[in-house]
Amino acid sequence: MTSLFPALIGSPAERPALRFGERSLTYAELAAAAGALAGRIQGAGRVAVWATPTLETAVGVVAALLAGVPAVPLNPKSGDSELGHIVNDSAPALVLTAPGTQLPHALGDLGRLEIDVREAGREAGPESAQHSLTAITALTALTADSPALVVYTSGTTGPPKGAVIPRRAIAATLDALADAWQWTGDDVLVHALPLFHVHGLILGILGPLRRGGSVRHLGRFGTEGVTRELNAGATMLFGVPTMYHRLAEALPGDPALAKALGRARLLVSGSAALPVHDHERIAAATGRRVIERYGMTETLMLCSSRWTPPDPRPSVRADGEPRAGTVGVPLPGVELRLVEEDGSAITAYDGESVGEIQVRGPNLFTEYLNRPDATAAAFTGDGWFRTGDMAVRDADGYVRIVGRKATDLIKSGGYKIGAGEIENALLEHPAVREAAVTGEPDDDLGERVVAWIVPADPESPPGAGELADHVAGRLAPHKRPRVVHFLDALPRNDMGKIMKRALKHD
Ligand code: MCA
Ligand code: AMP
Repeated sequence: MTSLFPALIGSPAERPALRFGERSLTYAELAAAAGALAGRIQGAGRVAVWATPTLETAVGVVAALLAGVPAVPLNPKSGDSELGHIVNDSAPALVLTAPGTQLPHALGDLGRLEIDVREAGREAGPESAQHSLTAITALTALTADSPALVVYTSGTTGPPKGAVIPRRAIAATLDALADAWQWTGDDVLVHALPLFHVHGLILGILGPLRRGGSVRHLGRFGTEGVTRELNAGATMLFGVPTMYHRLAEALPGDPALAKALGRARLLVSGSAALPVHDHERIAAATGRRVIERYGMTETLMLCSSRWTPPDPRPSVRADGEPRAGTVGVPLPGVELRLVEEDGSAITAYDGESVGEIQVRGPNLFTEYLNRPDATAAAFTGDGWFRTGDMAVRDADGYVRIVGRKATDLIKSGGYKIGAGEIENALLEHPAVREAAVTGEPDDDLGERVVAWIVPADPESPPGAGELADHVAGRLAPHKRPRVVHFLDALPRNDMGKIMKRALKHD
């Protein structure tokens, strides 16, 4: 397998690679730091990475990829139950952290290795680093199917599953996006996404590094950071719809933001549907159309609009140009079909025949770790992956996502959240007798998590804040219910199954 990051070897010494706040690394420094760390972890079965938005996370993941050791990014805000599950399931040999990181008890006696980015750089120096890198890359017997990352993703029920992402999927998806977006080493990406999911880590960090370009991470999302970086040479912005919603809200009172967004070559949104209203508000204020792309942890990227250089003739629409409400067309190498309930493929490109999106291609994961049952259920007999997303196709091939098969999956702030996982956590609270979780529309988050609770003692129900803290502490803060309703009983059918559709959202 050829290197995932050709630019690590032979780039000009001063070429910038990564910047997080005030701290940055050139390609030579990254090669030195990641090369040295790769040498130390080579042969480990799997490593966890404490995925704070820092240089260390990026160096840790690149090192693992160089060493051919699968990396498991961990959400540093995960609660005990979620962390315990992920660590038990993925059984890493150790966890890579930034120096001085306080780790929670849920990690048990898992050994840790601190990443000292500067020390590695000083020790090795660019030349010897390149030697050690070449040696490591040559020594490691990697194939395209070798696992690169294990990324945990929620399902409708039960704890999150670890999607095993092979090296070929990372290379295929990033190269397909490079084709669609004309993404090159001259691009400078700005983003503020978390680094324990595909969007922020694979697209946002590994993407620029594969192209030989650079990335500036804001640490946390804010309009000032976006304005500052786009004014200082950044060419692309990646975000979830909640971030674009916040930009759209800020634009009327912030001409500097409008100017900065107008300068960007590419504004890209993904992880959930970008509301047409926000798309249009941003286009009107900045002259830039947001490019929507669609993907999944298990499949990496599937569809996108294409970037085309601005055409001075306003009436000319280039093929694949971004269009509000669509996710564009399948990326190169991705086979995509729409399928009816009975399994037959929809052949119409009529903008109205709705089917489930099923996909094949080199961009797909290989399996859910330790879950052959779930892996088998995710594919059809002839090898198509069932996304669970419902869509139509327009006459020109543009895909419009119109919904999801499972109502028990909630997308909030771009995070996928399984209702069952939250219900289980709520049921562990002593003051909760019964619990049901649904999603409801939210202008900012897309959807918000709503809990329907039958208290153990109707005279003294638990506080909504207490339940939110309980879920945040066990699972993760983004999974906490934002709204809590108390009921005497949950609506159930004759079989005793909770009828979620009967739960009214006011
Ligand atoms: C509030 N907070 C709490 C509680 N209440 N913490 C613990 N317990 C509580 N009860 C804290 C939060 O931890 C957070 O702290 C702060 O209050 C505000 O949190 P919140 O309101 O939840 O969110 P936000 O900060 O406003 O976040 C919005 C966001 C975020 C920045 C858009 O949702 C986000 O980063 N989304 C990205 C999701 C993503 O990357 N998805 C990719 C997966 P503090 O401020 O200290 O943090 S999908 C994917 O990868 C596929 C492949 C794809 O297609 O992309
Ligand atoms: P995750 O499992 O967290 O990787 O989330 C993947 C899911 O996010 C997909 O199955 C879709 O439901 C949703 N998604 C991602 N990108 C988009 C998009 N551009 N438009 C609509 N939904 C999206």
